[in-house]
Amino acid sequence: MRLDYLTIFPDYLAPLRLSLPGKAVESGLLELHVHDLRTWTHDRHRTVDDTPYGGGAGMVMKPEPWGEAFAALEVAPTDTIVFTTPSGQPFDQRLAEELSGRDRLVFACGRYEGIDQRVVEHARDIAEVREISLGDYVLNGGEVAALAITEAVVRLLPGFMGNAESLVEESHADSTGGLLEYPVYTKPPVWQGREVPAVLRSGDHGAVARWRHEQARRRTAERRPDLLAPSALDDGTPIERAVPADAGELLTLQRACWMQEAEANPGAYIPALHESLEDVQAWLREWDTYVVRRAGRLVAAVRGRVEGPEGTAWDIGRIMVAPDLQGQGLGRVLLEHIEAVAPATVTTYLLFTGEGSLRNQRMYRKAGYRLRSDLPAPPGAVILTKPRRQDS
Ligand code: JD8
Repeated sequence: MRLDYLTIFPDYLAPLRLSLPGKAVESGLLELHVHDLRTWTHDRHRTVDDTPYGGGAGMVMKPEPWGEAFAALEVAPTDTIVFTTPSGQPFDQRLAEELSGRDRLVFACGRYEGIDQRVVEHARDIAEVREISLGDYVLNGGEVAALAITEAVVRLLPGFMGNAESLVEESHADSTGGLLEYPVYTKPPVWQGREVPAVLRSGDHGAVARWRHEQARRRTAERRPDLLAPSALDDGTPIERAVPADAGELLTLQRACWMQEAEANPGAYIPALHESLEDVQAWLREWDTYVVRRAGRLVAAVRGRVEGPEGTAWDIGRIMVAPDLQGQGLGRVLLEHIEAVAPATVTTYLLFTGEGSLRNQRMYRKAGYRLRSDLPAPPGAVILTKPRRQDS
C-alpha cells in the first residue's frame, strides 16, 4: 500500500516513521510519502490561504496548491483521496477494514477554517474521495486524524501484525459481533491484594471462553449499549436482547411452540414443556437471548451460548416463532442472527431438535447444518452442526 500526505506541517507526521508503519516500510509492505503543500506555491510568502468569500473569521486554504499537488503526485482514478474533516463520515473499524483494501491513500490534511470546497469537487473528478471525521470534537487541522486513520488501516494489512490472531478478538471487529474487549490479566496472580479471576487460571478453555464472552457482553451493555443495537427483520422489526421481564412471555411462547414438537415427537421428553417461570428466568441469565416484538407482543425468540471443552461450539436453541406467524422465514432470520452474534472463539454452530421434527430439520439443513449421528443426543432428539465460515 502507498500512503501520501499533503500538509503544511510535514513534521506533524513524523510519528509515522516511529511506530507501526516503520517496520512495514522496511518490509516493503508500505510506502510512505509526506509532502509540504507549500511546494506547490509560487509567491515568496509561499501563501496557501486567503480570506473567506462571504466574510467571517479565519482563513481558507486556496485551491491552486492542492490542484497542482494532486497533479504532481499523479493521483489516479484507482487511488483514494482522504480529506480528514469534522464534517466527514465518522471513522470506525468497518471503514478501516474497507480502506485497508486500497492500493493507495492520499491524505489531504487541511488547516485554518478548511479547504476551498472546489478542491474536493476537483478531487472527485480524478479519484475516489472519502471525507472522514475522527470524531465529534474539533481539532485544529487534519494531521492527527490522518495519523490515527493510518495506524488503524496499516495494522490490518495482511502480514503486518505479527500475530494476526490478535486482530480477531478486538473491540469493534466484525468477528467479535462488535462487542467491546473482555478484561485482561497477566502475572502476578495477586497484586495489591487483588486476585486474577480464578477461571482464567483454571485451564478450562471452555469456561474461559464463556467467562470472556460474558464479560465482553456485560461491558458492552454497560458502556456502549449502542453497539448492542439490535439487528432487524427484513421489515425493520428490531431483534432485541431479551430482558428479565421477558421471562413470562418466553415461557408462554415456548409452551405454545413445543406443543407442536410434542405432537411431532410422541413420547419424547421435551424440557421446554416442563420448565417453570423460574427455570426460564434462570436460563435467561446464562444464555444470550434475543426476542422479536410486533405491536408489543413477543412473537419470536432464540438463544445461544458457548459450549464445549475449548469453548469453540455455539449452542443454539429455543428458536421459537408464534404458531400464527410461522412459515414467514422468521426462524431463518433468527438463526442467521444468533450465528452472527457468536463470539470470535466459536468455530462450530450446534443445535438439536426432535427426531420427528422434520420441518425444523429441513430448515436447518437448508441453512447448512448436517445431522450428527456421531454425537450423543438427548433421547428422541437429533444433533445438527455447521462449521462457522471464517468470514462470518
Ligand atoms: C481538518 C481545519 C480546523 C475545523 C474551524 C477549527 C477530523 N474529528 C475532527 N475534528 N476536527 C477535525 C479537523 C479540523 C480541521 C481540519 C480536520 C482542517 N480544521 C477547523 C472547522 C472549524 N477549525 C477532525 N478529521
